[in-house]
Amino acid sequence: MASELSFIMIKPDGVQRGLVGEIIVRFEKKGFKLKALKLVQVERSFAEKHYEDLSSKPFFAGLVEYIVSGPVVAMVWEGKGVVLTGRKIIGATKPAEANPGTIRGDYAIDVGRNVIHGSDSVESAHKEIALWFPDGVVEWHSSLHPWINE
Ligand code: DAT
Ligand code: MG
Repeated sequence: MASELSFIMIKPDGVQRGLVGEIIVRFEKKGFKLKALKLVQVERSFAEKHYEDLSSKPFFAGLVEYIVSGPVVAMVWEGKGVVLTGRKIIGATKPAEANPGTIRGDYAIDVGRNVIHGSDSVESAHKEIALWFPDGVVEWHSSLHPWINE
């Protein structure tokens, strides 16, 4: 069975605040499988493309400014239900509404500094992965697979 993929990005505040390890460990220990990872400073036009669905929102310019303000960590994670479960690990968009124990609930205060992005559907994950990793992801065998998956 082809497993589900999600695009996860640690935003510039997460990188600057030294949260990269804390964030990766949550996905890794859950049992999801890392399929791609890079540290990258993106251009404005690229950030605009990533958030194109939000281009009419009043916060769009500020959002793009934030994403280009420093390097981000772009990742692809694989596993059963990783899109929805990834969103649960991340927590609500507005950190004030994010439960403690989630990444935004534990590490963020403002919606415009909410540390991390995660795909909101399988379809947007495909689009985002194609944008961020046009050469594809890394196919590798994890010996942990049968210890995590039935
Ligand atoms: P999410 O990142 O939880 O998928 P989204 O896709 O609706 O949320 O919005 C993308 C980002 O835009 C979000 O992480 C932070 C910013 N944003 C969303 N709503 C906002 C608002 N009301 N004011 C300011 N920034 C906002
Ligand atoms: Mg979103």
